[in-house]
Amino acid sequence: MIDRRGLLVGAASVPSVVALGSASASEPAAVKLGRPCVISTWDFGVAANQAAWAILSKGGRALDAVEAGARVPEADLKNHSVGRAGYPDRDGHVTLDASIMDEHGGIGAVAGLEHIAHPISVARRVMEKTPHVLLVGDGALQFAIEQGFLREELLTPESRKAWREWLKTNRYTPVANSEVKSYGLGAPGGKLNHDTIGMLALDAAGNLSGACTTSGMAWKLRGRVGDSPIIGAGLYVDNDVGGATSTGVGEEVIRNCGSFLVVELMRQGRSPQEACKEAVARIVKKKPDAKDLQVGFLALSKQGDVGAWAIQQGFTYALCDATKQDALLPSGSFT
Ligand code: SD4
Repeated sequence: MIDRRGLLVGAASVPSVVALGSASASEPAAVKLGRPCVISTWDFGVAANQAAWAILSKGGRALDAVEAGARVPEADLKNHSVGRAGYPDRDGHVTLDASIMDEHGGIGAVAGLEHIAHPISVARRVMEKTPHVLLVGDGALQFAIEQGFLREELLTPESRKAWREWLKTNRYTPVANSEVKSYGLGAPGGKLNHDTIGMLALDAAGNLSGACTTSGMAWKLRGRVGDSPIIGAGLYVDNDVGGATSTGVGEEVIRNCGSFLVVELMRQGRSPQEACKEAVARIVKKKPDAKDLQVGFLALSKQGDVGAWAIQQGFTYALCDATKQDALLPSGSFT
């Protein structure tokens, strides 16, 4: 499908018989955006980008844009992998992870945060109001309440029902695009394929910031933390070079310092696309059974070049600048 601005919308049709470790035959063409611009993971990134664009288009700061953008899926009750209505852990607790990074190398993150609907905003407060970079669990909740955030129940009736259904099997086996396959929410990469949002923005002044927020892998062990709140894993921004973010099975991203690796490869001269592809290849190399998993990286250079790569097809990303407002593209992949 082609959208009204001529960009491909929806998952690419790629050959299904490409060996892991080699590129798919239909490697996506390079994408370059004008300044300012914003990109984010998955189909719901389109709406999130619009909230970010409202700030960027008025000359606003990239940091404000990514926070505003990330709050959109956090508030979306149909989205079961981010914020309110996120699927809970094995014991029925909705525990949220988020991180944010500004143009000065400032970092803030929360992990295992319960009862607060907008963890990305708490992460920003950690960055701006404390001498620390990461708060977890009860301490993160205490800090959020002290900062004036409302304590709420985030487990919705729909998410509770899905959890009760899962309890019947009680089996934790994350597979590629599992939210979709297990719960009949639509085709991988399709409109209802909800997942972590990672967002990167370049503002009119030429500064970069990034944000990443998630409820983590559904049915995880209580206390499990994924890549999203770990700076260098789920998110990394270097204002001299570019930024990167990830989605998918966080354990594999942490094992490879994924987003930091992508930015470092860009620093050494790789394009964002080449860097994302190499980071995914390293994961696959270290984990031969990675074909059962999904991990995707998304990157933006200081010059507005964009790249995305995933282990498996089905990972989409949304991009927005002055001429492309609601575009959605498939990433490259090894299958
Ligand atoms: C995590 N990377 O917690 C996140 C969640 C995710 O598909 O992206 N799920 O591991």
